[in-house]
Amino acid sequence: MKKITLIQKISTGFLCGLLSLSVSAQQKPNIVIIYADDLGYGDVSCYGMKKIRTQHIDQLAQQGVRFTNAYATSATCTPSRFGILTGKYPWRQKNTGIAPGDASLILPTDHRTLPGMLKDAGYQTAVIGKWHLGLGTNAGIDWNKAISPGPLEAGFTYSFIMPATLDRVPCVFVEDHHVINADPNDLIEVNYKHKTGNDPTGLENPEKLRMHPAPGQGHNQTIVDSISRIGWMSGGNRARWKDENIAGIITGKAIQFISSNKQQPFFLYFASGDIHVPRYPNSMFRGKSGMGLRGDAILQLDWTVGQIVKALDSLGLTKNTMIIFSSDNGPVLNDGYLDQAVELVGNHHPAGPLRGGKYSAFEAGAKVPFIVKWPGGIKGKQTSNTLISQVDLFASFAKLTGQTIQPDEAPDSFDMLQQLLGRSRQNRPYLVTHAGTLAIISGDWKYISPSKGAKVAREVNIELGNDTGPQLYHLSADAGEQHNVAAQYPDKVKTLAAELESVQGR
Ligand code: NG6
Ligand code: CA
Repeated sequence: MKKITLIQKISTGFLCGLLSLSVSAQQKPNIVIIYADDLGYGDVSCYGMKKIRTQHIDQLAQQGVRFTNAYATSATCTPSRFGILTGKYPWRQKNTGIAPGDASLILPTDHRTLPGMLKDAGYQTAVIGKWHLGLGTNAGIDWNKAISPGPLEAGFTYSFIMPATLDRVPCVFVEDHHVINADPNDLIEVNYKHKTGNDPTGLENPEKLRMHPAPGQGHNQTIVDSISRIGWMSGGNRARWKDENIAGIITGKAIQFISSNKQQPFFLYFASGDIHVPRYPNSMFRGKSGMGLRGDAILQLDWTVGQIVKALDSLGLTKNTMIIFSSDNGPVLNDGYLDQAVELVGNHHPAGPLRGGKYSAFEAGAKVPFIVKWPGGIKGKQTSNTLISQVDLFASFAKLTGQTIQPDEAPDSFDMLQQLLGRSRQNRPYLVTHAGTLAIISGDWKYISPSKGAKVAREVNIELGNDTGPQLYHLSADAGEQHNVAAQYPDKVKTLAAELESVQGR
């Protein structure tokens, strides 16, 4: 009798366990991060862009929480991507600056990343789009063989990537471990030190270009799809992308991933190539913004968002999917190509009211649009001025999915789940941003640590926020950082400098 009861108990418990497992597995929301590239705080209409309407991005804000005080960890691409995917400030680790095209993998493989943690929570995890976090080991990569370690070794269950940034060779897609459309009779070679093969370059054959590199900025090496890039490549002709098709291809892959995982929780880190240089959007968008290719690329980005939203809708997944839309760093006009971004910007302010831009310690470097929509979990149409960083997604998603953060992971991530859901306006106690130098924001104040770096990056015409003395800005009164009040508030400077130092020492 006793035995039967025990067996009954065990089996009922087991069944209940199974049941609750499958129910909760189904209830866990899908998570989609749509990460734009170089999109400024003022570059979409729900953040003040007047000249063109970004209707699909605006729609996310209509139905979700639009943050006005959200930051990437850094003012450039590689470090911000490292931050969002690891929950760790990139400046804690060497080699997290803008990754050269032949950099080795900089994400950890010995402990969990954000996708690795979500994988443990039962998610299928995909990266689709721009990677720019290095691939392979220090021994270099043979692009004609299995490429590893990469996204699959860093927590993703599926990957379809552009390896570096669009302006760097090799201009091919890599799916899981392999270059797509590789041809054993046309081996790919990549070199960042000297020319390889006989392909024309921007320097030698400018007549073959559809867009010219900006003088003094490089981008004049191997020509792929009539645009010269940084770095040299030869071979792989069949595998080379056409810039105007990139958005359509990666959006299609995203929709495929979503629909083949509709029965189970999924995490999609969708990293658009827009609006980074070289900007050459599809003919559907070229000439449509009235602002040249940069504006056209914003329209393409908005279309991408619309396509993903539409796919979720048609699969009945809208209610249980959290979409986060943001950017990896602030805006830049001329970032290496003469694409008329400068001439046609008119009275549009890509950074909105902020000072600086991409590369800058001023606000426009890392303060970015950030929208969270999740009909099943968020009461929509809210604006939140809560101070929050992309580095917080790790701990917040761990909370959301019932994962415990291990001692060796996500050291800088705060659980901001309630804030993400619009249920709390509690600020992060402090937040560190990183460009040439580090800055700390706490409450209304921002302190930029002294730096000997150049004041202006002349090629891109952006103020970098460097100064040999301390800078202190009272952000609530002076969002545009026009008045350095360090001399008036020496105690504040001391406190913030000490706080920054203590964060650095942690
Ligand atoms: C810079 C490139 C710029 C862009 C950037 C990376 C030069 C002169 N400029 O070094 O064109 O590629 O790196 O941008 O090479 S990011 O958004 O991926 O960080
Ligand atoms: Ca970027």
